[in-house]
Amino acid sequence: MTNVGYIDWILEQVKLTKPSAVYWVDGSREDLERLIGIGMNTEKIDNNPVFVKLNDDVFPNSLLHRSHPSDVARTEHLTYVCLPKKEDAGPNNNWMPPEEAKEMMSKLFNGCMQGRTMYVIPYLLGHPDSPHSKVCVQITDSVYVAVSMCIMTRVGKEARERIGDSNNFVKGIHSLGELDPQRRWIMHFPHENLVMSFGSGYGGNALLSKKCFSLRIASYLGHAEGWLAEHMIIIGVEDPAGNMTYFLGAFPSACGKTNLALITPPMAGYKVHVLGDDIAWIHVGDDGRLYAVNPETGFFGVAPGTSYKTNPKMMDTLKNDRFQPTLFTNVALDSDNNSPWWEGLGERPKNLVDWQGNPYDSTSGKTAAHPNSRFTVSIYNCPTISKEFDNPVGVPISGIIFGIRRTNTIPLVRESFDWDHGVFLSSIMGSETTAAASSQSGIVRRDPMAMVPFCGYNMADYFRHWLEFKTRIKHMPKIFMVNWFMKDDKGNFLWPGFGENFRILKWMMDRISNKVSAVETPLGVMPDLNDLDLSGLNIKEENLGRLFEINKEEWKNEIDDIEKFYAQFGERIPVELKNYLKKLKDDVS
Ligand code: OXD
Ligand code: MN
Repeated sequence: MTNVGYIDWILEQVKLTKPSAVYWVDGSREDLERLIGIGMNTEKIDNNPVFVKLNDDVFPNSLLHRSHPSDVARTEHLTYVCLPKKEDAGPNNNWMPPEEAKEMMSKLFNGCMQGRTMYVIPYLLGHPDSPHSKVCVQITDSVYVAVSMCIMTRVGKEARERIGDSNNFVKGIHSLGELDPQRRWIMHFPHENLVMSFGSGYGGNALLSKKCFSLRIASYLGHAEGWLAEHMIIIGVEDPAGNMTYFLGAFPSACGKTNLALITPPMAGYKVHVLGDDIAWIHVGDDGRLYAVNPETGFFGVAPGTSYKTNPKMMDTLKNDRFQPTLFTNVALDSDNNSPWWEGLGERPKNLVDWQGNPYDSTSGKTAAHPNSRFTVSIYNCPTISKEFDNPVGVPISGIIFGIRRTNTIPLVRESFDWDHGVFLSSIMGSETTAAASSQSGIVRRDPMAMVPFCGYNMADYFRHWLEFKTRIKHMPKIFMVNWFMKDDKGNFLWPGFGENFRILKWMMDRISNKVSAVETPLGVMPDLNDLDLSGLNIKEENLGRLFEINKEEWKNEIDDIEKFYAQFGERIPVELKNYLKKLKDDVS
């Protein structure tokens, strides 16, 4: 890649990939309609149209997209961070020398768009008036990606004007290739602001704005420039008196992040306003507080399990067509009324077509919608969008929540003793895996800050960055750890979850405003049970005990596993964290 301006850079890509046409995406409403028309009538995947129009009476202005059956999730084993030195990518990343990776990718991209259209998408991550936003360009040969990018980011004029004819933009090169799982690579070059992604059309692999730029490249930039790019929701909780408390929340993929971001409080007088469901960019403001913005403008959420019961605000969002169309990817289809369906939405329709387009056989033991089927929808369609969403400064953060999915070991909620202890507790997070990445589900994997798949550099340096960040913050947010997913011996959830999680947020707010004291334990500060509002929940005393239990045997295994995780980083792990681990080992044994 030479140091040339915008147009010359595009021409270089045209020369390399040899498309039959170039389409300059401007992100306007008319443009989106044109792109959707191309997806309905011209472009194909396996001879099927890219988009099929769905019933406007059920989900207005929505489209069904079916991906290639092998291309339904992020492919972490083929995702690489190609920094010049392997140690700088760390044991948390796959690594290849950058020159070798580029050579391999250039061979794959050579002529790969023959007979296809190249879409050129200039876009902004962050608000046009913010000094912290980043200007980017993605090229792609997928109209599904082009439409998705228009929903998920600020595409068009403002980005194009910011670039001018400079070379100063984050570059993304994407092609579907042959959608061959053996020739599928997502290669990051953080030191060059470059991503090359080949062989997948799946959101997390192909919308380069998302995990690739907003997290992997941005976390690397944040380390160099003194800010944080995190896998976090941003919400504002308004109490009955109108006071607002802003929280960040990090959870591994498919652990209820989107449900928490759109939670409907069961307590009278409270409201939750959403700013983001996946990614937060965090800076220290001039006043010494942490400020967070969501660089994206849409939700790319997991469909199964979403319903009026579990997430009514998301259902309202999906039914609202005021801003942009909604895409449904790999959901099932109710063929009687041409509307999307997924497990958990409600009663199963009689005539159902599965996510691959075949009549659904309910005796097959398989789900009709893919477990990682998704919706892509504008955040502006959400009835609870915060009025601060378009504030370029972001919102001031008072609490940071780290959550995981564990059936045992990890209590329902606790607070760290202080910032450093919070960094320690989040550095030892381990969560049961889900369908969002194409590995096996249900296995405990260490996932500090829910960032292991997304940290664009060595995680030991990332922990150090978090520890050092503190020195610039004057108003420390509190740090909380949660686990909504504990089960009893029969496999029933001990905590009702969903909307009831708000009761835990309420306790956090009481801690932030110093209304309640709490109990010190080796794992952090836990609630005095009298301070939790559990009215109407009918949780048995014994189960309540389990939700806050520290089981020595389980913790022995946990610490063994954490020690192995830390050991991979050798001496690079901050000594503060090692000391906390030593102390925890003594305290729980
Ligand atoms: C996502 C993910 O798509 O975390 O947000 O996998
Ligand atoms: Mn995510």
